[in-house]
Amino acid sequence: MLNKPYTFELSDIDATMTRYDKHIQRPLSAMRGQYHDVAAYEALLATGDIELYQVYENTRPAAAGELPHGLSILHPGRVGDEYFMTKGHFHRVLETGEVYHCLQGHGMIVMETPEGDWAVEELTPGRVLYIPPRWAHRSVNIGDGQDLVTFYIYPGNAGHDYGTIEQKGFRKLVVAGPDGPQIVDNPRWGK
Ligand code: PAN
Ligand code: ZN
Repeated sequence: MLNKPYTFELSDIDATMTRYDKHIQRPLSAMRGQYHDVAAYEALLATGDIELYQVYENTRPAAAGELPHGLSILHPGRVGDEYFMTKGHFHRVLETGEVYHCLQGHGMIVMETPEGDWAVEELTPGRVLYIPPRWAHRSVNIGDGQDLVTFYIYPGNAGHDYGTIEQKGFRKLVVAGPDGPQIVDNPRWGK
């Protein structure tokens, strides 16, 4: 791993990063149990295991002073009335935050703490979101036919706890309502 300063290009036009050493593609099958409309999920999966999002990362050692960073590209679409979204996670070391910078598209970031606080922030190109320590986070693409592209930076010692969200979900969902995106209670939260 390079331990000298480096630069790279981040394109907000075609959502590319000219330097990365990790590439993740998450398909619909990785989201089993997360969408509230199970029938809609199974029906969509039956038509094919489509890609929901990709992540390009410059990985760094798992040390507190390091800052892994990368690009998250979440495609548009819905499962029933629920928009395509990332798995979402707590950081394994809860006392670590993260910065998201939106480059493209239209999104909502759904967040909550173990103590029961929740928040939803909207992202449009140019907007930056600061996620403080303790807040689990999930990206939701509410854009019309456009990828949601965000650049992120988080501490190297953070780690990822996916299990808590896989089991409980987030307290709030973002669904398509008659007048656009709506934040609603997750009927399956904690179940
Ligand atoms: C982001 C996320 C990325 C994909 O880099 O990892 O958007 O979401 P999931 O990891 O929830 O699948 C981040 O928050 N890193 O800590
Ligand atoms: Zn994170």
